[in-house]
Amino acid sequence: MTAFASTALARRLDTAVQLAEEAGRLALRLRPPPGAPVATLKGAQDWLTEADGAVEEFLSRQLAERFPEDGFQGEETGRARSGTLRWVVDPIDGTSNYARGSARFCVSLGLIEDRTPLLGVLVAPAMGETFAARRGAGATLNGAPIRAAATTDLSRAMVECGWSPRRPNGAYFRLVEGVMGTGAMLRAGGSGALGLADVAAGRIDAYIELHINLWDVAAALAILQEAGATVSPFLDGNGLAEGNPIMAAAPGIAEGLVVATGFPLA
Ligand code: LIP
Repeated sequence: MTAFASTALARRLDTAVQLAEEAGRLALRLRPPPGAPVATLKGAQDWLTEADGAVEEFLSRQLAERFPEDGFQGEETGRARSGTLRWVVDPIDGTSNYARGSARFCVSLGLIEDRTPLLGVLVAPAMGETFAARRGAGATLNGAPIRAAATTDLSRAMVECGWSPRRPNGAYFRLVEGVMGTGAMLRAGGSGALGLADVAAGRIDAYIELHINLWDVAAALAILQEAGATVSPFLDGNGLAEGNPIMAAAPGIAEGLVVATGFPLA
């Protein structure tokens, strides 16, 4: 259990929502028009836009002013400060969507203490959506409480399988085959953070990815936990530094998905 008083965390959540929404407006102003990607490649299918740097810089500066004692870690600029609490930022999650003018992207701002997610805020400005959660205080979408779905039958489920070039395509095909073998409907939306948030909101029944980084999930972990989803132990092992596989699911189908995919849930 965290040593931080709930009032200190509630104050941080209010600030995080306000800053992430402002960061979202900045990202919207910089969003490229629809068409071929306006971005540079960091690696195969790994995009970097002007907004990634600008949003991360904005959040780093604002958080340092308001909470100078807190640590910071950002995906893009390598900015890092240490502290008992650590803000973890993905300035634009779903960059491949964003770079071509799509609406499916978000600003992700999480707060962790060691291996415990304390707060999460995801702002999808082009969709007008703000997900937020504080440990022990529930999860919300635009202020209304959210819960993971009550689905128990995989043949009626919808499952997102996130893809990245960090794992071999063959492993992804096997994952997809396992999921589709259950009769579940498949989708892939290009933003791991928003896929996970959709599980928390009951819009889909599970999100699975063979490798994902801390900044992609730091906010979503708090949101999923508060929404009652079943989540694999992402922060175990080297998850903090090197990322891990992730599965987040409606509790009623989690075990069936583990059996069908061989995914390590615990
Ligand atoms: C990416 C995602 C994508 C996921 C990748 C990656 P980025 O983050 O959200 O959906 O599959 O693992 O991390 O590059 O958009 O911040």
